[in-house]
Amino acid sequence: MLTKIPIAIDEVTDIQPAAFKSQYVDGHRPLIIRGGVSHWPAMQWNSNEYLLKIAGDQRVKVDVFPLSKQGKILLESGSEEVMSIKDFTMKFFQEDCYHYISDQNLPPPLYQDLNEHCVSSVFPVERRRTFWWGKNGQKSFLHYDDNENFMCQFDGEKAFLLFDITDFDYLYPKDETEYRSLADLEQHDSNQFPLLAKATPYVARISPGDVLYVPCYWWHQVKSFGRNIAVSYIINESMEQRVRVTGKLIEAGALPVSDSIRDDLLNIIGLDETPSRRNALLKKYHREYQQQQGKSYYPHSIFHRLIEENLLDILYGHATY
Ligand SMILES: O=C(O)CCC(=O)C(=O)O
Repeated sequence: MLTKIPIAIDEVTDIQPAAFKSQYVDGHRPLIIRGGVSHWPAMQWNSNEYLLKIAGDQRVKVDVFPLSKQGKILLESGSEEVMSIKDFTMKFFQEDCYHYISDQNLPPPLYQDLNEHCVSSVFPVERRRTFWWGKNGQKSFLHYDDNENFMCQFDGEKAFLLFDITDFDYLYPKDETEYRSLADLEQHDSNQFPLLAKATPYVARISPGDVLYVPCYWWHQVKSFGRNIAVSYIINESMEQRVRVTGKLIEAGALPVSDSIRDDLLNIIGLDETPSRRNALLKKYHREYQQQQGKSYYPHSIFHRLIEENLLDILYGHATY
């Protein structure tokens, strides 16, 4: 059970790119920009008729989730179907399952309805624009992404429960390669996931025209309300940001390796070698550890990415690749 009362994340109606970068991106903190995209033509996507006219024949992957007898979405039993947006709108009203266009590349005819957001210049390179179209009650797994996310809401509302990376140990990552939790925050057994009580939840609810910045590696579980359409801008996290995240883990005492491994890692880092040579030694150390122990000392792949590639940068202030 979550015992702590969720903290509302900051919100503004207007922010300059420099302030956004220094306080939120560099601060590694989420932010709601109310009305940040309310002037975009995509606000017209609240009409099926409009969307069918410009993109009805576009084919998209749709997640299909069955419902339990109690009407709960069975996330683990989802499957995927490819269909046109027109067919999707017809399935939308089916009562016995949920159809969700989630995290799909935005169909090209819809690009025309996007515009610049007020802090676009902070993220000059976007990796993808992904499309989300679902309905009331839709929800996601609790997970994190290794990218910056700029979620722009055009119809319906989304409620996010978020957790900082420093709570990683309390969030029950599924296994070392998956970025999602075993726990469902809405229906979990507190005996099965006792550490969740220690996590500090943050909450954000966005409405049409709002934008939510979710910094890379922040955990989130999302619930949708009403007919629900959004686009998220997926942006590669910068090297600088990864370094910051690792720094945050060290500061919080949450660098999840044992003291002896940590000392070994710091010893290797302290060697009078070039950064790339030291990085190669870290990798070799990790390989040998795996051979001896039959397992990785990284509890999760995120730490491989953060520690091995970035600890050097934190301590020495330069990139290793
Ligand atoms: O809106 C949703 O259903 C999930 C969004 C999400 O988890 C994400 O953008 O990473």
